[in-house]
Amino acid sequence: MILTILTLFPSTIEGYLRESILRIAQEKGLVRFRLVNFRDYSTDRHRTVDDRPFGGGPGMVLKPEPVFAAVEDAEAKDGPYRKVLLTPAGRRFDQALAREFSREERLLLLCGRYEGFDERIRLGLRWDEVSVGDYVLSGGEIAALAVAEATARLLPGALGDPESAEQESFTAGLLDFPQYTRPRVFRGMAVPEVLVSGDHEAVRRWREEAARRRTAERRPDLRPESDPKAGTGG
Ligand code: 9D3
Repeated sequence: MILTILTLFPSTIEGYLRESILRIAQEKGLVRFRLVNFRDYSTDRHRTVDDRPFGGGPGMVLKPEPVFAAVEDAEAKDGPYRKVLLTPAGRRFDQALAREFSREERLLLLCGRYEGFDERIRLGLRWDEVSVGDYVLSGGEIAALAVAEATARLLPGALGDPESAEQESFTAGLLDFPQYTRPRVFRGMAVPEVLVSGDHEAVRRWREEAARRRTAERRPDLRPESDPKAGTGG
């Protein structure tokens, strides 16, 4: 997969891509990240990317020309992209959409800044408009990293153990069961007896039950994929 990120602040993203699962995925050749500063596609003397809104009002709006030029250049070089506009007005990003994105050959993420995008950016290119949740960020960069990481780790081979991807509780539509490591007793809190019993079937049942109880208590909106009455469950 080629994952291109259009941003005015590539350095905010760069460091993170060199760490963790994203670095591993790149080293394995599963994904190539391209960071593009679309200011480089501005043609005026001051390399302008934003301007005042017609009709008045506070703040600045991203101009269409540099964004179109950057997108068109990427597609001329690489071929057509699945294009994602990161915006608080978008569809909520979730595991199901991450899985969908992970099946794309080319994915482009556009990060906004300022008050928003000129509407012709939305209208003139085919976008999936995506938000990462109902809180206000200052731009799309952190959202782009969330989308990039959730997507890249689903590429076949990105996670060392294919079972770990399979068993991930979110994929199953459940929260994690409680985990313990040594010591057996810490500040008076003991590890549940079943986990040290050596009875693997009992451990499996305990974990399943604990995950179900936790999910019902905390996230009743999450439903296992296997439940036909449920949503996608991720
Ligand atoms: C002050 C302007 N806001 C009026 C409600 C709109 C606004 C525009 C741009 C608010 C935030 C932003 C910057 N955020 C993003 O670019 C963004 C975002 C987010 O803020 N929350 C959740 N997901 C996303 S994806 C991109």
